[in-house]
Amino acid sequence: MTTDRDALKREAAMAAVAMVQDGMVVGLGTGSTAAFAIDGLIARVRDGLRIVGIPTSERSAQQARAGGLKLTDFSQHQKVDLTIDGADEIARGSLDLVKGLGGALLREKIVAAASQRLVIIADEPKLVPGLGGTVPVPVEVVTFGWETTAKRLARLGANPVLRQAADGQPFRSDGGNLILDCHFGVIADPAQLERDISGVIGVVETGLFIGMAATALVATATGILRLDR
Ligand code: ABF
Repeated sequence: MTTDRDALKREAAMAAVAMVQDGMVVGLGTGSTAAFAIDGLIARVRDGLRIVGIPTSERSAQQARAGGLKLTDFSQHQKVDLTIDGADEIARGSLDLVKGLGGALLREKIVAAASQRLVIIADEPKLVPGLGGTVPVPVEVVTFGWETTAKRLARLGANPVLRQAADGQPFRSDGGNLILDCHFGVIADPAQLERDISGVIGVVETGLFIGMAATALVATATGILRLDR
């Protein structure tokens, strides 16, 4: 079933797909909004666009491959021209992000960090005045000692919850790690919190993406709102 939110997500995705040019190395995001962008890229490649993609998850790799997109990796290309990815929250002023409810935050951050331009696509409810008010911050942690890692995260003011998969087992990222969803409430200083979380032993990566997004394309009822940093 297609929802109104899906229609908005698709609209944002198509606006980003229009920014892709011949010859680019394109980072392929993860999540339902990014999936619309991958579909859009597949359609443009069928019309003759020549690109290679670097996927941020096994899921996105599968979708891209099934549609005939050529994939590459960092052994072939260390620089990504443009990455199109979704987010869970976008801070209106700074374009800082919460990402990772889709479980792919580590690969998403690695691809984002290698990208000349990170374009975030979303529908309007994800645009917020301050991060942390509507979603927890996902934190990827190694399995060994995760209970003590969770305790140290709690000392930073979080209420960490071990993410479960649909089968009731702990969710595993593509890297085989666990995810602690950390409920902080509205975050006063996301950059400081990102540094603090990164300093906790056992943490692999945080879902706070600070200063990484260059552009956000946010689909609203009245059209695309483009925000540049
Ligand atoms: C990825 O997918 C993530 O970083 C984010 O957690 C999620 C957004 O998913 P959706 O587009 O389905 O809301 O972009």
